[in-house]
Amino acid sequence: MPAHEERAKKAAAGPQGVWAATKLALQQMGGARALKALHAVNQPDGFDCPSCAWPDPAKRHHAEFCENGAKAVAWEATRDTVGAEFFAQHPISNLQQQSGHWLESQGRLSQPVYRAAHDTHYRPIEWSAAFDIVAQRIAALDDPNEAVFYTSGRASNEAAFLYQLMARSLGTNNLPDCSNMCHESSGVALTQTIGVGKGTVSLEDIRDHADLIVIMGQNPGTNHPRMLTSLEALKKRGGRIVAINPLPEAGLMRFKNPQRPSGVVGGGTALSDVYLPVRVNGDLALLLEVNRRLVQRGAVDHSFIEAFTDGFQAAAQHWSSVDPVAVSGLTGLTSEQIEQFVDEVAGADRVIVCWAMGLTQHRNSVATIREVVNLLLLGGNIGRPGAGACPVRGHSNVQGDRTMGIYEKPTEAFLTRLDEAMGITSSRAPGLDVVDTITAMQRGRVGVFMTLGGNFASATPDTEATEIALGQVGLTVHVSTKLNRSHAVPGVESLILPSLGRSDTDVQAGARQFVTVEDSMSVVHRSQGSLRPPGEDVLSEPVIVAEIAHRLLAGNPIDWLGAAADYDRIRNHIESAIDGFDGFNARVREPNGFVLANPPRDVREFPTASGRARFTINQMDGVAVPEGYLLLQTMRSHDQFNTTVYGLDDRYRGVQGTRDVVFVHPDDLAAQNLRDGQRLDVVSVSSDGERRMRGVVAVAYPTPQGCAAAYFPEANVLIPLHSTALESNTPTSKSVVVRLEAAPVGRLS
Ligand SMILES: Nc1nc2c(c(=O)[nH]1)N[C@H]1C(S)=C(S)[C@@H](COP(=O)(O)OP(=O)(O)OC[C@H]3O[C@@H](n4cnc5c(=O)[nH]c(N)nc54)[C@H](O)[C@@H]3O)O[C@H]1N2
Ligand SMILES: Nc1nc2c(c(=O)[nH]1)N[C@H]1C(S)=C(S)[C@@H](COP(=O)(O)OP(=O)(O)OC[C@H]3O[C@@H](n4cnc5c(=O)[nH]c(N)nc54)[C@H](O)[C@@H]3O)O[C@H]1N2
Ligand SMILES: [Mo]
Repeated sequence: MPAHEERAKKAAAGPQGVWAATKLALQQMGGARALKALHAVNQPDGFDCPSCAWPDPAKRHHAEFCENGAKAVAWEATRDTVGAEFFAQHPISNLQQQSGHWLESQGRLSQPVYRAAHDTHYRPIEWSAAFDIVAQRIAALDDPNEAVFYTSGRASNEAAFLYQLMARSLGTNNLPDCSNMCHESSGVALTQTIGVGKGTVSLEDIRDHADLIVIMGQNPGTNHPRMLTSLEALKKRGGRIVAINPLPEAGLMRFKNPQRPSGVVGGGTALSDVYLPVRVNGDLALLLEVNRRLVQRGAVDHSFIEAFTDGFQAAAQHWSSVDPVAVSGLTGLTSEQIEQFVDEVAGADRVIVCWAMGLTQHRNSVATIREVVNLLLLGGNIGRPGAGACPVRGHSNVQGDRTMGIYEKPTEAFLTRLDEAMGITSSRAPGLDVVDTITAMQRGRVGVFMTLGGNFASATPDTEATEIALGQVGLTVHVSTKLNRSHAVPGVESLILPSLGRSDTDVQAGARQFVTVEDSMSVVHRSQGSLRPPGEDVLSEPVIVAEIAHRLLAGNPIDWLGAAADYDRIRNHIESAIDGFDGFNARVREPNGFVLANPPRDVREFPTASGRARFTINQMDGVAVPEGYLLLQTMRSHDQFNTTVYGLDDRYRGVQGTRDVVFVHPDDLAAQNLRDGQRLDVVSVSSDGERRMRGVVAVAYPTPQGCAAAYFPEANVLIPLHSTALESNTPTSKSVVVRLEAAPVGRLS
């Protein structure tokens, strides 16, 4: 094993990335299909990459995708299929023994299957019988709120719109989604402060205009690799980057652009000018201190503050009382390091802050993101070119799904318009989010649980408790492309309904259909698959939803089947029911789609109660970590998409052949007489007891002392269900208090 300083790679992308992706594409798809698929990704007439939500440039490169996007496409477009024979050979008890990687590796789901109560197997079922079961079981519930409809962020706008319309027509707002575990804290904080829960920048702002990009709690080299191209462009014109992350991630340090020969052979472009190895959850303290110093220096835009904001005086007062000793304890940074950050902000006219899960999955996440907004407001950095807030979204259509109404707490304005347009009467009672859904399952209050994509069992916290909870549900219904852990822990009855993916050709009533998606920067555009689907028996998501709704909601004014036969009709409904979609069908046929309005970004209008952007007062706090314990974050490797594990290597962090690792500072290992490479148990402690992850290999790594890191989803066994962020109820996946225990000698783990 190399010493920890050498373990992490110093630059992202480059030729190894191209090779890793090509190999997987050829294995899964074969030559011709691979070529066809990769040629169509992110092209105006092709399909939207099913990986991340980073936007496409207006002028597309002939290969507008990255290593990890190519992996995601290859994974979906595999020629292997899972059908009747597979389910006959593998009882559910056998599926439970398999890893998530194995389950997904079996191929694309190719026919609907049903597990009857107490049956040992899933067995093939006709589509119409499957739809009848779902409709009958929902109709038999005492209360529509005993049905829950989960969505993962890959669902198209069209599928998502119909799905929420079905739930609301039924009378429930039980529409939890992956956002509840992802950028919920960003949405809450941005809505409170600037009145709109979305980011305020465009790709051009980053590439062409910004002077400084601050990247907090985000690992773009792995999770948004195409962002590196924009960062490279920023650097080339003299822009600067500050990276704030407990780990020196390769993609924050250097970038070798694989789309240019110099990137393949040369040393690449240096990215971060300042790198601050903040302690896990130290960002709120850091931002409070930075804002204190900015005000003290007078590096603020008084005319903006005067014209567009309120609450500045009170916030300034609050910053003046920030305690530098507490800051140093919580951040692990020296005063000089923090001063470098302040110098960068003070010296830049146009500042953008990008962030992702490193900020959103802590108890104090909403406060932290409000403090990001404070920093931006101080410099007048909202609503002008090259400046703004950039929550970098995860799933490729997670933002669009929210726009379509996948939200358990819809606003009155949203429901009023929806009801009027669609002739329904939606419930005004808030629905269940992800964590509340699991609690309701535990109490036996969920009769039917349907999922539109995703892997609820593995993505959620407290794996053991969640799996038991899923078993309490009367009927689980999973609309999925691939087999995953959620299918192995069924409700009393269970259905797996195979759906088309992004890359598949979708023909309805003899005509080829396209769907639409919204990227991280509010651009709505088309996505049209072009590959042969995995079988005749695989239906599109809009069709599956419409068939169920049609059976369930007989007296309802909506022509469900008609809408699913021609997606233009769904888009017409969207136009009539959702703000910002006038002329939807025409505008989305433009090559690059269209950008949704965003008043703070476009015209510096802030739809808050006061009509002004709000400075907020956020109390400095942190997680109490007892002596001998560490604060563990859970994160993604370079070889996965969320719960989908492509392989067991994490090239950039120098880990090979395993995911059961815990990254720890060498001095923390030494202090506990533990060694690099040793097998350990990681034990989390919380008010309701201990949770244990067994047989994990210690990796000495440059993370700040007192901190640790492990991979999601494996480490979800450690996260208590009740540990969530204030105001957003997001599981605290990046703040888990743990201790390390040497594994007993001789134990098989
Ligand atoms: N290839 C690939 N692409 C993806 C995904 C994938 O799994 N694979 N997932 C998609 C989804 S749904 C999402 S939400 C995004 C996720 O994108 P990211 O947010 O980049 O994902 P994580 O791996 O969770 O990484 C979080 C980063 O935050 C850092 N971090 C952890 N704790 C803290 C902290 O307290 N403070 C700070 N400043 N940093 C911290 C970690 O070291 C890590 O670099 O990516 C999307 N894109
Ligand atoms: N500990 C910890 N937990 C976390 C996180 C973390 O950082 N740490 N991150 C959280 C975040 S940010 C997120 S977004 C969630 C992710 O939660 P989810 O979105 O629920 O999980 P995914 O792993 O993205 O879902 C993968 C499954 O989706 C299905 N699928 C893929 N494509 C399609 C499609 O086109 N249609 C349909 N119908 N199904 C499809 C496949 O069956 C695949 O197995 O996890 C969260 N959980
Ligand atoms: Mo996410």
